[in-house]
Amino acid sequence: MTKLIMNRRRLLGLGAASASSLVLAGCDQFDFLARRDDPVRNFLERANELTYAAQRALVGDQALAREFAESEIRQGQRPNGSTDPRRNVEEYQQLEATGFTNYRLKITGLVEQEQSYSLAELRNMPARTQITRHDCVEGWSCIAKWTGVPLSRLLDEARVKPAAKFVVYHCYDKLGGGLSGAQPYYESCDLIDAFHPQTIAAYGLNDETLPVSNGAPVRVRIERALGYKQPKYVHTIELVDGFSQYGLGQGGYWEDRGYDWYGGI
Ligand SMILES: Nc1nc2c(c(=O)[nH]1)N[C@H]1C(S)=C(S)[C@@H](COP(=O)(O)O)O[C@H]1N2
Ligand SMILES: [Mo]
Repeated sequence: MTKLIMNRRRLLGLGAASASSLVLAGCDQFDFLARRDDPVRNFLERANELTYAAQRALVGDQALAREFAESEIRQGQRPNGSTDPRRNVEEYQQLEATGFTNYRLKITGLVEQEQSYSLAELRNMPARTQITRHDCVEGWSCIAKWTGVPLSRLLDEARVKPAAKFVVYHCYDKLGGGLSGAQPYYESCDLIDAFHPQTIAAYGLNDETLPVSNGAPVRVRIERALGYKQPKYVHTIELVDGFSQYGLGQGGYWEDRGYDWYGGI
């Protein structure tokens, strides 16, 4: 309990002061920030007052997504959404044709030191493997084994600036058509999810190299979120203080088309 009170104080001291009465109003269950629909969390985020430091202080209190046993992997990860950017994105087609040797995962934006990692560099970093369930809003689920680098490690190497509040994931693939033409897929999450221990830059799927259909060479897993919040074909991870300037401003390709930004399970 001491730790919980500490964290509550830290949260309050670190920039959410105007939310203090709400936070202290008889909240017995302290995992309230893990519940995406919680009025306190929503208030904090709407108020846009959860600073980098405050979000970091809360990471330790976060619940893990359920992990499964090998025996529960029943089929391959079903490819959905973009499944082959080679068709309409020349840059991606060329990267894939050369085995992604020229691929770089970039960490940019509100960081002290921008970073750029080759696949080999990512594979040489300490890895995390987890077997989790992917839930698509279209009504199907898949249990799969994901391997990758904890995103927290990459963010710590880049040293996130205090002004950062969200992470935007920029992807190679372009989707849709119509008047505006095909648009690049992008996604975003808060820093609580970005630093969550199960959030990884994944390059492996079910003990194999991540295939093109599931987001090669790198896709991010944010395990407490729905399928559309799992960006594939990621080339840049940008730290921002808001996402109004990206896409149509709602924080993601599908959010721009009406999906909920939290996308929590
Ligand atoms: N870059 C990119 N990421 C994406 C998508 C996409 O079309 N492009 N589709 C999303 C949706 S709706 C789902 S359900 C999952 C599908 O991932 P999978 O193909 O590995 O099953 O990826 C998500 N991430
Ligand atoms: Mo989905």
